[in-house]
Amino acid sequence: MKRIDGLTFLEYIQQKLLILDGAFGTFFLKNGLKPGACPELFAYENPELVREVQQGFINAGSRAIYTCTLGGNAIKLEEFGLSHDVDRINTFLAQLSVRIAGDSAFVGGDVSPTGVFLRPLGELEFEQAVTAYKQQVRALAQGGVDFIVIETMIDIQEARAAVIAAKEACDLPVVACMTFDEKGRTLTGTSPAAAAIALISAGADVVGLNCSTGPAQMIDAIKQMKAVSTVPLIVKPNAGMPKIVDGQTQFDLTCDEFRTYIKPLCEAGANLIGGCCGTDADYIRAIAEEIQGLKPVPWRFELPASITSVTDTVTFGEAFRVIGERINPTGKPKLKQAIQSGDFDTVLDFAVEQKNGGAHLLDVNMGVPGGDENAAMQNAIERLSVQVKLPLCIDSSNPDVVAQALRIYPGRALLNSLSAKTAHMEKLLPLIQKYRPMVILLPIGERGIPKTADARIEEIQNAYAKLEAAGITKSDLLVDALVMAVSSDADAAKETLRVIRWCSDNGFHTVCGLSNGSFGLPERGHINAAYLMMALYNGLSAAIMDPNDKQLIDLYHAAEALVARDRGFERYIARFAEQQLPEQESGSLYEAVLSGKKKAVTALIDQQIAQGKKPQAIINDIIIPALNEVGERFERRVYFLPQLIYSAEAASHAFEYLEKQFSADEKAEKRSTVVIATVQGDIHDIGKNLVAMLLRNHGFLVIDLGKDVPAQTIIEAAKQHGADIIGLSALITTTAPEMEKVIALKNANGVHAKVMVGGAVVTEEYAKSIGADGYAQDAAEAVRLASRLLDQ
Ligand code: B1M
Repeated sequence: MKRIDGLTFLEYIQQKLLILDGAFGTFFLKNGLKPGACPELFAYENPELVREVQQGFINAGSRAIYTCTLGGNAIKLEEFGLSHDVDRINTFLAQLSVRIAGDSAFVGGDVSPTGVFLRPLGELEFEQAVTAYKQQVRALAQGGVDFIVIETMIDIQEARAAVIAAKEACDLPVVACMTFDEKGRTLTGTSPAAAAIALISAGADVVGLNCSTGPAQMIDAIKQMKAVSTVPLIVKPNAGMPKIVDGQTQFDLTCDEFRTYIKPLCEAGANLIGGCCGTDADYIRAIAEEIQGLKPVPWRFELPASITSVTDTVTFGEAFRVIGERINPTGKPKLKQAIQSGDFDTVLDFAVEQKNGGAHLLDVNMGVPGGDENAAMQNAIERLSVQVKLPLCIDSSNPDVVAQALRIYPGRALLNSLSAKTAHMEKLLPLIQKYRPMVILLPIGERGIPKTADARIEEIQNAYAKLEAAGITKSDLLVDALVMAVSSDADAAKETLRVIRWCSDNGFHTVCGLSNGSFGLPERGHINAAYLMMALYNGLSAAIMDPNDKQLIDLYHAAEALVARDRGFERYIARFAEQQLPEQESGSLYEAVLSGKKKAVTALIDQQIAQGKKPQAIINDIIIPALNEVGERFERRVYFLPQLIYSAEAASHAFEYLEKQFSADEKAEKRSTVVIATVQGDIHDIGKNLVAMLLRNHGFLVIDLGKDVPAQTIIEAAKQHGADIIGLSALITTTAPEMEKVIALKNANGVHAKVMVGGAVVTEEYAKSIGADGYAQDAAEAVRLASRLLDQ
């Protein structure tokens, strides 16, 4: 094992600040790498250039360099037809960097995104990503690297897949970095703290961030990570924010400006520090000079009592938490039937209803007789994580289901539950150690449910001794105080309340299944409410309960303020100030598009049509306004890319269905040919599809080339089909100029078709300025415009 200054990699980062390397992409581009070519192949074919850049970093002070293999996984290399060469390229480039580093620097085997989205955002299965990363990691380890570094990850689930793969494929330390935008979120909406919790739970030995922004924007992210992390932190900022000058990307911080942020970053908690895009050896030298005399800031001993979904983090202890109990098929025939038939829209409805009621997280139990619990749990996790966003509590008695659920859960889950029985512990403990969920601990040992508080406390102490020895801390646990029916045992509540009090006094967080207490009694709501108030007084942290019981939710807000857990009545006042009405009318077509319920839209369209609404009116009055709201939420960062994708799919599905509903008199004879496309670089096609659909329905022969279409392809198609009109759509500021290119190419090729343009960012004025023959604001206007253009 390599040692620098007598220390292994892990020892070094525990004791000293480690200087990393800078960027090599820009260097390669300056030295012959063609834009769009494969950088790994370029490095493979130009080892002398790799040596030049890496030696430069080492001379400047880097004590760790990264292999030139960031896109070296099979899925990414497939873009260049090189997926068969993963082993050869990665092992060769690892060996090369190991030789260059010698005894002067550690070598990190660099791993980055596959370039495709994992389910449910894309098609890639979690295990396909794991397999691809494992292959790359093995090849890098084979080449002799000292640690694996996963970087520039935009999706926490893909980052987890890479961490899990690295841990399973080798025994090297694993460093994991996400990339956050200026507002401090990943593309899929994860915050720095949530990312740190999720990655540490997945097994990362170092976590942090790189790329996207400069050092100034990273200080706060590092502070957020520091507050929750039990491992050293890494930071690799760009040389400032990128800006385009004369078509080239430049970064806005000089080396001297960059150096002023080094000390603040280290004081905020960074232990490994280097540079990303735009940084060269001078920036690394600046880091080496600035960290002189600085020492690593120590990190936490235990993870906070927090769980997290992709976007939302819930911490236990600071405020009472409601765990929605309703996604459990027991006694709910509608839900049972929905799970059996794979109808996850119904599961989604149960979830949204509880979220609106005030749940902070949701218990999910998918066990139905004869059903595939594993598949159902996977589907529920995927859908609920993205569309409801609340963290989940995995509730299953089947260890295989638990194992699979913890593996694919895109954050840190709560596990319901672990008993103190030896056999149960032996089965679940390895999974808990591997995926580090928070765990509900049942004080139920070999002798069954203990009746008295003293006997339960004894079970808690025994179980905790075993868990502590396995590395589980108190803050990883929620102890279930075991609420039993008071109707059959008058002392049951008293004993449970004593357990809660003991746990609070001894540093354990607690939870209970509230509704059990009132079993068998009339007017159960009163018993539940009284029970909860007493439990809260004794320090209860969370309850598995019905969030739709408004009285209960109102009362706990009051009780929390009375026991001074809500100082200044902040949450109490907020609750009654908002009196949140559901965000939108549940069950409507508008809501289905807004919430991305693809399956629900067709029946809801049928309802609208049955009420006499015309297809065109459904599009204009319901679907487009819903999409506009999606866009507004995206802009306000209430929605992130996953929600955008789900809504877009629901809308596209609605349009396809509506197309079949247009009556014969809304359709007409074929008149002329329109070649239509969304321009290159732009993948928004909903508006373009709508325009194409209406043109078809008005008798045009429409050749739809799809989205992200190069100018050349459009012009060739226009020639081939003798187009009368070329229709171009663009929705992003940066892709609209592509329309001008198409028009120039059309003119250069002597194509006589008229050009009509549209899309959210296009205006009449802009259309004129680029020489288009016409602009249409919406699809109906596009049909009128097309007819006008033909008459000209
Ligand atoms: Co994105 N997106 N999106 N997006 N998206 C917008 C456009 C955005 C305004 C959201 C926002 O920030 N508020 C923003 C652009 C900002 C800007 O540049 N000014 C944006 C962004 C930033 C992005 C990404 C960069 C996000 C990211 O990855 N960080 C990314 C871009 C990827 C890329 O293209 N390279 C991205 C991705 C996506 C999804 C893939 C998730 C999805 C598209 C799925 C799909 O189309 N298959 C999506 C969606 C759904 C939207 C919003 C929410 C809705 C767009 C839409 O379908 N509207 C959108 C926000 C918004 O516009 N409110 C947004 C409904 C549609 C019917 O309207 O397309 O305008 P529209 O079409 C109208 C008219 O414009 C006109 O008629 C249509 C019908 O009335 N029209 C024509 C359109 N084309 C015409 C052609 C004509 C004539 C009329 O003649 C030929």
